[in-house]
Amino acid sequence: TNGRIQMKRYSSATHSSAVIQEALKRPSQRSPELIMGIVNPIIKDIRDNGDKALLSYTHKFEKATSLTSAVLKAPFPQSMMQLPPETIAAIDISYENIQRFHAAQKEEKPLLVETMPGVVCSRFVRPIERVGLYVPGGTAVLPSTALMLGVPAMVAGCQKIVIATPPRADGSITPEIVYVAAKVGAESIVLAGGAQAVAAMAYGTESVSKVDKILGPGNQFVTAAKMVVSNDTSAGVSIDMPAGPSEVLVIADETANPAFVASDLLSQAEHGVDSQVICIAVNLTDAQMQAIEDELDRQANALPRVDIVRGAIDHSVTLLVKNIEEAMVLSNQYAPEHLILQVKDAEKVVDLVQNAGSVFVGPWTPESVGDYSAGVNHSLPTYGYAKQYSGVNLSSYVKHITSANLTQQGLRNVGGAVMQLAKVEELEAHRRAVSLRLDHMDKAAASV
Ligand code: HSO
Ligand code: ZN
Repeated sequence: TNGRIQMKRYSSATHSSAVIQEALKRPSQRSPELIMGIVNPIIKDIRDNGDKALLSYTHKFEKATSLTSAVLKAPFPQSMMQLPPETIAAIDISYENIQRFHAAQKEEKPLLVETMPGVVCSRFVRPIERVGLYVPGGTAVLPSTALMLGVPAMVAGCQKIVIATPPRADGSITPEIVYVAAKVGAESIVLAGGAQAVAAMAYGTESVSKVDKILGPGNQFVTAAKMVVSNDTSAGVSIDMPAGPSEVLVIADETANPAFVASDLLSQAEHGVDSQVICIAVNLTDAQMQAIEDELDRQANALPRVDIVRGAIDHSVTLLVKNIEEAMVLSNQYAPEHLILQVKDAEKVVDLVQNAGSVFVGPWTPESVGDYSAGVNHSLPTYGYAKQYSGVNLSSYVKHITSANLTQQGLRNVGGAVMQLAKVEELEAHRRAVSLRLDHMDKAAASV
């Protein structure tokens, strides 16, 4: 597994746009039929057999054979959140910043518009009552994901927050996750992962509370299970967005520090072998390109997760383009989960962003600050879904309800249009609901 760690190099001057489009394709995922074939029976088993099935999957997949209960209810014991003070401080600072940024997204008062004299339309916000937050296990522990999902749920005022996360083989949970769960006021932690955890929260079991919406990233089994349960009308549950492997696109010009660029590419690459990182180089010389590649190789080889990085870099590319406009066209087509702008006047370039999950502006904004502590959310659309989805934010945890409130004069003003359209649609009861009120007003007026 030795050898130089190097992204494939393309140039818009020498490669056709078809070749470049192909190079910017996401690595293909495992076949959906295969995934569904595994996920569907698990979901059915959880529906039919509840806790018993849930525990048996946790024994099997997580190897946590000593576990006798799938759920830990709040208040969580202090003994399960013993942490070094520097970790507590780091979580607390991140919590505050995430809390501040998401609280600012609150719509304090209802929207109110008088569309015609006496016709008042309004819109107000209510929290989704019960949310289920999936915090992945796997090759890294991710208490930051518990923060990114839990803090906005708390800020939105969700009444019940359930966190699901796979336990370790000894049956324990990462103490950082327990600490975060306590901070955001979670009612319980479900010690399970995968499709089984998603199904348990979607349908509820003897010990797992049913929720109204499930949020959070996960592997292909988790994502598939979220899709299945959200399509089952009997579950009555929604999901945040489709999730895929992490990705970053860095745009660098001659002002960029090659070491900074390489470090940002690598922080995404170390997430998983299926991660993809793209570097768009704006009008760089051969020597400047080389400097980034050398840094990438040097830094990668010094990383503990070099083997994962190697896998990700295998399907990652450097692309040389002529100018920033061309870079932005390609970036908007790719619609990256994270977009990093290491270019001059980076702030102005933000105006050209059409599609991206989250943008990191200028040399002093590594992606990792957004992953943990700046305040922005790290649960973002991947796989090109930034074209139509937002990342997790306060509105992911609420519904908007509208209301209309008319005076007599209001009904007089708008009634004609309603009656005419009801006539067109041949819905006579609709028409009469207006006409009989207007008649009523006329009679009342005549009798005075
Ligand atoms: N970059 C990841 C989030 C994360 N990074 C969690 C570190 N921990 C989302 O794409
Ligand atoms: Zn990350």
